[in-house]
Amino acid sequence: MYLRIDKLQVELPIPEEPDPKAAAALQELLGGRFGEMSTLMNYTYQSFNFRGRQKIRPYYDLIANIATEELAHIEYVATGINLLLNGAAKREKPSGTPLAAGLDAPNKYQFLPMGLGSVVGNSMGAFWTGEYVFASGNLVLDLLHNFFLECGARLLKIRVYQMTANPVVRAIAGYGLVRGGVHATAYAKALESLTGVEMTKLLPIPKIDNSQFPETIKYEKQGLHRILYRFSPEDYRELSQIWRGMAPTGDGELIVVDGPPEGFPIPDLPEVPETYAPEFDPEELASRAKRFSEELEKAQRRMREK
Ligand code: MN3
Repeated sequence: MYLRIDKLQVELPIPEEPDPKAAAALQELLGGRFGEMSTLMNYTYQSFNFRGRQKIRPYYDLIANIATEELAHIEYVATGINLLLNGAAKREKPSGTPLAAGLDAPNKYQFLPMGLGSVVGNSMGAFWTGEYVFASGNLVLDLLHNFFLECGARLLKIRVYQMTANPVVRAIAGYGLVRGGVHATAYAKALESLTGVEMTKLLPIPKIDNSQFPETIKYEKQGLHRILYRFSPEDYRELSQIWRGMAPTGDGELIVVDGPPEGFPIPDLPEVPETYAPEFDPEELASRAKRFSEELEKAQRRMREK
């Protein structure tokens, strides 16, 4: 089962201008083969299908727990895309062209069916697919795949970062590099403990330090590259048998933090009358709410009188 918290894992800057080109590029980190939908669904299905979990509980706990953090990652990347599309509709009469910006946008799907929203797809508009999920049931093979997936994700975060200086994209890529680095290290350490092969020596792939990207620095100063959050009130405790010891970066111990990070308020984007979203009549809503509370009061009075 899942517990949901109405917060965003990372604080995102509120852009002054829409940037549909950056919004299209950012889609790669959401719905591309190496995007957050892929990390989420790979680890989720590997955990669902995991056999013999009682005997190798730490590996099950690790995969299931990282899967849960990936839910928070699809949320912040989708939110970033929505922020970049905010304000892309012009204030114009319905018979005009309030959505003209979409005609030149690289991803028209964000404008048309999604009404200025994120798409479950990549930077070219191709939809994310379950074919990206590798869950063989063989633990070493699945962990190798996850290690590869996190390294591929790192490469793409860097390339998207280098495509645009938009601060929303860079905040997401920067935070993602730090948290993705934790997950790559976690799978490397899991493989080390199973096989003795020193996987962490391969990191980082590509061979460029996070510190080259200024947006990562504040997170590493907070030690976020050494923390594995346990995304559950009570469960997945045995992951600490894998996530321990000195960090491969050599600047401290690996730490398990019980519970998710505190999080930040999710930006509440304004309604867009030009796309009829969400379309409500404030007066009608207020009068319905008034009627509802009157009926509730009446019902409560009847209960008291009984
Ligand atoms: Mn992720």
